[in-house]
Parts: sequence; structure tokens; C-alpha cells
Amino acid sequence: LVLQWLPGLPKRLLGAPPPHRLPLLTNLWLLCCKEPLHLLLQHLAHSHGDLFSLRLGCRSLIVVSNATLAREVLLRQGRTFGGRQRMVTTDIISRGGQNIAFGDYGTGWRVHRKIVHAALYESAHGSRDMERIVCCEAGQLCSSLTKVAKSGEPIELSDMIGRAVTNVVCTIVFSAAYGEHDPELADILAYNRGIIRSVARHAAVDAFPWLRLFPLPGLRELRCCVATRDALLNRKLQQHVESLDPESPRDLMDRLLISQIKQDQGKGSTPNTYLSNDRLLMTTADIFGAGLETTATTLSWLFAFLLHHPEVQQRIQMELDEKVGRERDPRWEDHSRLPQLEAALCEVLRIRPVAPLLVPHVAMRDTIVGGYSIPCGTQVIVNMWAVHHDERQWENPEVFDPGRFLDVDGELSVKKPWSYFPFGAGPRICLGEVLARHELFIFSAWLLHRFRLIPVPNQPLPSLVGEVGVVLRPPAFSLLLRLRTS
Ligand code: HEM
Ligand code: PLO
Repeated sequence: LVLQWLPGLPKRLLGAPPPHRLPLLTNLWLLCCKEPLHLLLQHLAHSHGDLFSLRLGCRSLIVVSNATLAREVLLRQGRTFGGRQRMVTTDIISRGGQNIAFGDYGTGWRVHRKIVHAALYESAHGSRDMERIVCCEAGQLCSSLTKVAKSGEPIELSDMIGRAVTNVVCTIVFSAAYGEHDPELADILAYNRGIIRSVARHAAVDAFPWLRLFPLPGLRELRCCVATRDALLNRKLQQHVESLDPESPRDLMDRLLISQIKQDQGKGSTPNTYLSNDRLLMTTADIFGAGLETTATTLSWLFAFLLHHPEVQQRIQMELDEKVGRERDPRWEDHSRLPQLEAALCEVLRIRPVAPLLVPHVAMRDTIVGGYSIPCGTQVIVNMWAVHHDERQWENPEVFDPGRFLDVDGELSVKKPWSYFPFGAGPRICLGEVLARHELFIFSAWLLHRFRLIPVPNQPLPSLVGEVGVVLRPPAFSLLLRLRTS
């Protein structure tokens, strides 16, 4: 790739009357740079300011790196910046943006997001049913792990957690939960991994869409995995259509089908807002994809940090013993009485956000941010990593310190600072936040209540340097589990 840096541009056009353009750097080298993009952009912000622009292949983009500007882009001008970049990979995944994550903000998208949001949380019947589904999986996970703990063998938790989280999502989306060795579960895990791997590998095709003319092996893998995913979802959808009882929906798929039937009966839908079969299928794929990697990876980060900070693990366990006791398992309603665990979860989402650059936004009309003019179509990257590690906002931002989320009485601080938004903010905030918070709390509470996590002797502690893919994940690591008695 061509390395082209335009020297001599003013760092910022200070003093010029706004609105004005930002210094534009042509930065193809970003694509072949070894440093993770969120860190590279953080370093560029140190030399070029909290708002700078880049040209990456065919695209120009701006990067925002402080809390005030992030608030402006995500909240104050959330609709203006509610677009998404059309990319080769996301077009394949979402049939040209027909899902929630990769579709542009607009009337149709808003209606669909509302339908999916309602269906998602009704399928879990408010938090009661969501709690039941997650606790059921947590129970199964703990029984499998008890056998491992008794064997005394080291274990890589990420596979088992991945399976548990997949079962939660499968139950909510199409009422299926799988046993450990079920071939359908293995298929789901394999195609999802394949999609994630090839999306991460294709930054270059996304910057240069004409590269698609060449038969790239990764795109073949992506198309193949997406075809497997769609075949499975189509099969499930067909079964749902055949057995649907509109009076008693069983899951998200049933609820989406019912919304579709209502629209068919002419209750005010337009071609733009109609929940077509394509949209319905892509939406379930979306919930599926977004629901797996993110939650499982955050739990892996938590366990990695707890191995480095046994004192934090001990504090969480003492609190669990005191507030929940040893006679029963933790419940969602305990979460407000377990500030040590909640604070550790908050801190993990700050220090290792799984989506450090969110999902890039696009300006849907000409606008002004921080005194600079941003033309319609510009891609906007909010560097959440830079904001979560901003020394102007956080004391010792590189240190894992759950205490920063506790007040003087040891209670969880009610008000979170604006420099903290692990789920994004505004109209494109994460659709699954409530579900994710239930899963993070219940899985971690059950595991830490039952087991002590111990590093494997004579092995280095897990690396805390993230590997960048579609999400920021810790490198694979093993640990030992000890059953806790009291
Ligand atoms: C989008 C974080 C779990 C569904 C996002 C975004 C972030 C995020 C940062 C991008 C916001 C933006 O574009 O500005 C997380 C984290 C999770 C998590 C940290 C867990 C720890 C989930 C789960 C689901 C989900 C469990 C589904 C059930 C989605 C969807 C979007 C999204 C559909 C796209 C929203 C849109 O484009 O409007 N999430 N997420 N997420 N998330 Fe999550
Ligand atoms: C995961 C593979 C799926 O087949 C398609 C899919 C849809 C939504 C994406 C998700 C993938 C990866 C994780 C993403 C999510 C939307 C938000 C989430 C990008 C590509 C975040 C915040 O990381």
C-alpha cells in the first residue's frame, strides 16, 4: 500500500473563523500499520488534536477523541450522525444494510429498531424472564465447571462462556438451547467465528471497494459463512411460520412475524417501513451476531483482570458471601446490593471496551462540529478508547481500579461521568444493553460465588493487551478453578 503523508499541513487552523475544514492527511499506511487502530488514532489525537481528519483509500473520515465532541456527535447531533458507511463486508452480512447495525438512520430504520427493541425485550418478558433464561444457562455452566474444578485441570473459560451466551441468545431469538456437543451449536459457533475473522481481515477491501473485483479468499469465506448462517435462520423461520400462534408468541422470531402480519393487514406501513422477510432475517442475524461476541468477550476481560488483581476478586467474593450467603444462588435483584461486582464490571467496560471505536457513524447532511465544517457523507469515528483513557478525565486511566465507580460509602456512584459510554449513546446506542447487563452480572456473580479463579502455576498471567478483530478481545488464556465452600 502506498504510504502518503502530506507534511506541512497546519495541525489545526487555529484562529480561522469557523466553519472551516480540518487538515486532511492521506493515510493509507494506517491499513498496514501493526499498531491497533484505536491506539494509533489516540496517538494521532495527541499530536493533531481531539478532532482531525484522515483520508483512507476512497473514504475521508474524521476522528473525535474527547467527551464533549463525542457527546456532540452521538447525542446532540445523534440523528445527523446516524448514518453508517456502506462497506463490502457489511453489505454481504446484512444484504445491503437491511439490519439494525449497518442500516442508515431514517424513517424505515427507526420503525424497525422500535419493533426489534420491543420484540427483544418482550421475548424476555421484562427482566423476570430474561433473568430465568440467563440463570438457567449460568446453572448449566457452573455444573460443567464444577467437574473441571474437581479434576484440577486448567481450563480456557472462553469456549464454555461462548456456548452459554450463545444458548441465551438462541433461546431468546428462536427458543432453542443446545447441549454441549450439539452439531447445530457447533455450526453456529463456527460460522460466527468465520464471519468475525473475515470481516476483521477485510479493512483493505472496505477502503478500496474495487478490490472486490479480484477473487479474494477471505471474501469467499465470508460469503460461505453468511450462507450457512442464513440457511439456519431460514430453516428456523420456516418452522416458526408453520407453527405460529399469534396469540401466544414464543420468542423474538414469533414477535417479528406478528409485526409483519399486522403490517400485511395494512396498519399504516409503507414500502420503506415494511418488515420484509429479508429485513426480518437480517435483524435476527444482527441480534445473534451482536449478542455473542460482545458479552462473552467482556466476561473474558473481567476474568483476565481478576487474575491480575486477586484483591478485587476477594472483595467481590466477601460481598457475595455477606449479601447473598452460601445457601442460594445470586439473583438479578441482588445487583444493587453488590457494588463491588458492579463496579468491577463498570471498570472492565471502561478499560477494555469491546468496541473501542464504536461502529463508525456517517454524517447524513452538512454540519459543523467543534467549529469545523463536516460535509455530508463524512465518516465519523468516535474513539471511545481515547475518551475512556483520557488523563484529563480519569486519574491513572491505565490502572484497573473499580473503586473509581464507588462513592465514599462504598456504594455504586449514581451518576456516571460523560467520559464513559461503553454502549455508545443517542439514537444508535446499543440495542442489547439491558440484556448484556443482565448477562454480565448473572454469569459473573454465579461463577465468582461458586469458584475462586487462580492463575496456572509457572505460567505467565494472561496478557491484557487486546487483539483487534471485530471486537477487542484478550488473547486466549487458561486458569484454575477452586470450588469455594465458605
Ligand atoms: C451496537 C456495545 C452487547 C446489539 C453497539 C455499539 C456499542 C455496543 C458500543 C455501537 C454504538 C454506536 O454505533 O455508536 C456493546 C457491549 C455489549 C453489547 C459493550 C456487551 C458487553 C449487545 C447485545 C446485543 C447487542 C447482547 C443484542 C442482543 C447491538 C446492536 C447494535 C449494537 C443491534 C447496533 C445498534 C445500531 O446501530 O443502532 N453495541 N453491545 N449488543 N449492539 Fe451492542
Ligand atoms: C457479527 C457476525 C454476525 O454474523 C453479523 C454481525 C452483526 C452485528 C455486529 C456483529 C457481526 C459484530 C459485533 C458488532 C455487531 C454490531 C455491534 C457490535 C459490530 C459482524 C459491536 C459493538 O461490536
